[in-house]
Amino acid sequence: MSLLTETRDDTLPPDEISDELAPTIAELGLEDTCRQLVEEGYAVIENVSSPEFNERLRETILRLVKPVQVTGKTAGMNMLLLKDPVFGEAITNPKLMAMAEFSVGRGYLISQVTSTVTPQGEGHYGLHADQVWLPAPFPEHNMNLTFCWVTDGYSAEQGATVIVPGSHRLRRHPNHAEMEAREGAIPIECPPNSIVMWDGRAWHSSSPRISPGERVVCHISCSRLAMRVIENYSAHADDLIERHGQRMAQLLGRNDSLDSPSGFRYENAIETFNNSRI
Ligand SMILES: O=C(O)CCC(=O)C(=O)O
Ligand SMILES: [Fe+2]
Repeated sequence: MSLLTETRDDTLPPDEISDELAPTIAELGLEDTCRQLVEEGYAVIENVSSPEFNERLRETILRLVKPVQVTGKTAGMNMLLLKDPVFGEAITNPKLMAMAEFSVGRGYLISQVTSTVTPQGEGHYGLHADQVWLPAPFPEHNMNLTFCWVTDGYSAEQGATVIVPGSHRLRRHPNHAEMEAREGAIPIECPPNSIVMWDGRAWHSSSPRISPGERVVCHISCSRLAMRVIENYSAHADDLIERHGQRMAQLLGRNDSLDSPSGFRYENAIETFNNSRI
């Protein structure tokens, strides 16, 4: 028997729950959440963990993450799995993992674990789809699922993430005018200790926080494994770049923002997004 005859020769349709995952989805009561994610492009799970865990997560974020401004966006701290075990507990939450497996496949990968602390008056930036470095038209399968663990509640006044329901079906990035207009965007409302999630094609943004105090959110993004590279040269990259120069740096991912041991490299962001589309 060859390798290929042992693998499946089809692909599970994007709206179907696999036979292997179905008992977990049923046990956790997530059928409607899966349906909403497919139909609307976003979904919410309330009471995702214990109130004690939610409070521990919130306090840890407040201890580690300072509100800072980066290009109009309140930037969070990256690489949080290394900063406190509470983040590992958050990303292995059974409901979160089941939704990620449903949406971005059983072999999904953690792409980013970051957090934001957004004070009053901050938090407005343009509409986008999180599959920022994927060319359009987007595939029928979702390639990225983002969760926000909402530790202290989302409402329009609290600076909720806003989303355009159904926009994932357009299968493209918003243009500059659409980014600014934010037409059809509604706040995702939920109590503390909820996770909200959206499809990588869904157009969304944050909204300015009007209420006093801070919005404390952990952002967790999960990628389908599809385009992961086969060979890992990271241990030899310096030598290879010294021998072959800057073209080699680009081929080994040193000139883009991704797969970096220090977290997302903001200084390469514009180049990364543009290089992926042309
Ligand atoms: O902060 C927000 O409300 C949205 C952030 C966002 O765009 C994301 O996590 O992908
Ligand atoms: Fe986003």
